[in-house]
Amino acid sequence: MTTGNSGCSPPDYNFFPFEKSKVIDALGPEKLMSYLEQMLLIRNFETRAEAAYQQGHVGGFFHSYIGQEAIQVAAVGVMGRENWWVTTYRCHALALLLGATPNEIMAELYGKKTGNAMGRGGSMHLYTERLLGGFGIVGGQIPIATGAAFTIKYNDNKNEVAVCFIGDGAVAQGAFHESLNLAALWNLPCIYVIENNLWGMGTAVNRAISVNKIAEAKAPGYGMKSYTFDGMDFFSCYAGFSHVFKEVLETSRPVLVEVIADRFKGHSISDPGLYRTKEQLKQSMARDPIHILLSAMTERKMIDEETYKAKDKEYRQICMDSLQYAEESPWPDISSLEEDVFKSEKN
Ligand SMILES: Cc1ncc(C[n+]2csc(CCOP(=O)(O)OP(=O)(O)O)c2C)c(N)n1
Repeated sequence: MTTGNSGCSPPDYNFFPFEKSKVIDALGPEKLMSYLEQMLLIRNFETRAEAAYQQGHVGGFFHSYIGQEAIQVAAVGVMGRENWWVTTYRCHALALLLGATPNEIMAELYGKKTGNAMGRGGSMHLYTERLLGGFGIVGGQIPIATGAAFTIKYNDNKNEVAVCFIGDGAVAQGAFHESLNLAALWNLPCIYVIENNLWGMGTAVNRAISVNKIAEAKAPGYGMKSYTFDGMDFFSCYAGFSHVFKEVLETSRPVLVEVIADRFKGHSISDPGLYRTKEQLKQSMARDPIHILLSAMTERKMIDEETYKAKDKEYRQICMDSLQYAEESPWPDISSLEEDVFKSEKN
């Protein structure tokens, strides 16, 4: 099965098999509606935040998750917040899903005192109780996830896993291979998820990584199992993560997952994406993850157009309100700049 992915000629992926109607029946209308709402929250947040960046309110880097929403919505939907999570700099969505509010994230993007990291981290460094960070260093989060999985194992906690999202560009990093080796050697309950959007900045994945079907090719080298999901299709991700989560809890063995996706925006806000044609992008956007979930729900009469528009408007308003919150929030006091660099007695 191929996807509409625009990065390069994708191979025929061996997607994890699942029956869509069974997933729909098992989840039911209420849960599906809540997943649709989560995707709408992420989409609206990214859209408003990007506009704020273009108006000069946000500094530093900014990487949009638009186009990839189904992946992390499904992952958190399946596993719940009570695990340990790390991701890349493309971290707004995961922070929202793990409980950070639109207000605190927007304020962080604005560099304000009320921000998620008190205005010191910006777009790439968001945290929640269970999100150990978005990371600006490509691959920097992989050993952190491995360490979290080690802690889970060390404490003999059989109900939790560590989940590590990485980009395809991180697969060539040493940290990836060292982590997978140790996780496999020590039987650590870690789910490594490569979000393969077929581009590392402007470099097509087949010009950077020596193999196609990355997870299938790399996992056997570490005695690990691998799975591949269609990242544009919420149901593929949900079915796949459900299987993988159960397996890792049962076996305490690490797993390598590859999710084939596409980002609808440039690598970061300053990337006009000239390396792909408008036609390629249009082809990818025809498989918008929100529309795929919405049309499944519409077919089953779980939602009508009016309700969808009302939901979209509701989340747009929440994100508009977060802009105002960020705008009106105070700047951090310059005297606090060096606080929390090192652990102190009081924290
Ligand atoms: C160690 C390191 N090298 C290079 C960079 C510069 N850089 C930032 S993002 C990026 C591309 C990463 O692409 P990928 O892992 O596929 O993730 P995506 O942005 O597609 O989600 C690079 C090379 C970096 N941040 N860290």
